[in-house]
Amino acid sequence: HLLDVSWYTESMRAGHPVEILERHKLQEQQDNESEDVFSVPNYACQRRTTLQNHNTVLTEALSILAENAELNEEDGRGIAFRRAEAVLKALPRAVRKLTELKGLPCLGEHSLRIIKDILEKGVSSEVEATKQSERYKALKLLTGIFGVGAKTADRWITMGIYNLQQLQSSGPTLNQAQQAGLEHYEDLNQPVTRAEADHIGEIVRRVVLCVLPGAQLTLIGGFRRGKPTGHDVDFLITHPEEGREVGLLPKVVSLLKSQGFLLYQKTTKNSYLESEDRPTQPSSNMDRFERCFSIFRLKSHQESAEVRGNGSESRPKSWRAVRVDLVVSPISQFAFALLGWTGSKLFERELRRWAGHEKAMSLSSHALYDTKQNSYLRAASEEEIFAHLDLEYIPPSERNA
Ligand code: DCT
Ligand code: MG
Repeated sequence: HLLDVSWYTESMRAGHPVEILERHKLQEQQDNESEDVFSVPNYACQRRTTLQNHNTVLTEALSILAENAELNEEDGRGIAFRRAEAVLKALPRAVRKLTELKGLPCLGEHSLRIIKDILEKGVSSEVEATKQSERYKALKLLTGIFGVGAKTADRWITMGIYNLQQLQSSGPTLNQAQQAGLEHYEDLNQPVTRAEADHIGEIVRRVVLCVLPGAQLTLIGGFRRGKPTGHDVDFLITHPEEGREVGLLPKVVSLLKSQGFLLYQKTTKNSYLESEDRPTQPSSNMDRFERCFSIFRLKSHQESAEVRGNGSESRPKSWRAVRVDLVVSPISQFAFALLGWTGSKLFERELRRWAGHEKAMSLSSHALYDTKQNSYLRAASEEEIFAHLDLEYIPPSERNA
């Protein structure tokens, strides 16, 4: 017997008469006693989410709808689906019945409807229709080009551009990043393996140490969370002596370039200044570091040196293109940068939401600010930041929300 979704969501709405809520609570208690009901905390940063997902069919469906919303720049809807997806990822086993989800946070009416369809019929017609939609397919394909965001993709679709052939023949102006993205389209849409990430790490570490002995390089992003593959490789660079990292990145980049490792790069300067940047509402937590977005030219190992040609024949290729991000942080901000760049994206968003809503603090990849004490809270490790935030420490491998 499946729960009626409208009844469920109605009871969730704020301002509902107290007695009805009480009745629902009582009913809930009785149900809880008679069957297994899941329970997870509200914020993703309070939960341990490993890579072991027992509900991939459901989370993949919600992920498609989240992605579609994001591609259409419907941010609120995107976040709602991402939160619902993350709750299901945190469950200790597969969902069998809708009633098991009764006590869970972040499952809105829409997400519950999708889950209900899949549990009952095996598929959600809305998800299937989205996957088939020409607009979704085109948005996904076009934003798959490095340097192309949802806005650009939308503009191109308005011009009748739905695929790479149409893009090439109708020829809108491409910036350098997009030109490089198009040129290496196939490579950049192949997942990067952990072995490739480690290989790039060795190359970058050698160059960084050559420029600044004593500097430290840390693999961040999805690989630090234990993911076996990623869409790029992210590194954080620092030096134990504050200030020694200044000016490091341009030297690293030019050395990598001179050794033939960079197919494309764009470096941005560090624009964060604590004294000037009052941490009211950082719109993004990652745009202020000295940072290099690059496309790396990685020599293939012998055995993986085969790429598919157009037909059935394969031609050997001795290298592949890989997206690599380098971020530099002064040691005083290192713990914040490490926490902010390890992800997942939703885990980060939830950390900031927790800090703001529950603790009256403002968290960024640079600092933590207490708005009640009007002061910055220092931290030398991720553990200290979790402690400042009154959160149980969650290691990287359990931040896969
Ligand atoms: N990040 C974030 N908010 C964003 C983008 C990124 O908090 N809008 C953080 C979290 C992850 C980290 O930066 C690196 O970003 P990605 O490489 O996009 O994420 P990833 O988890 O490493 O994913 P992938 O494995 O696909 O590279
Ligand atoms: Mg990454």
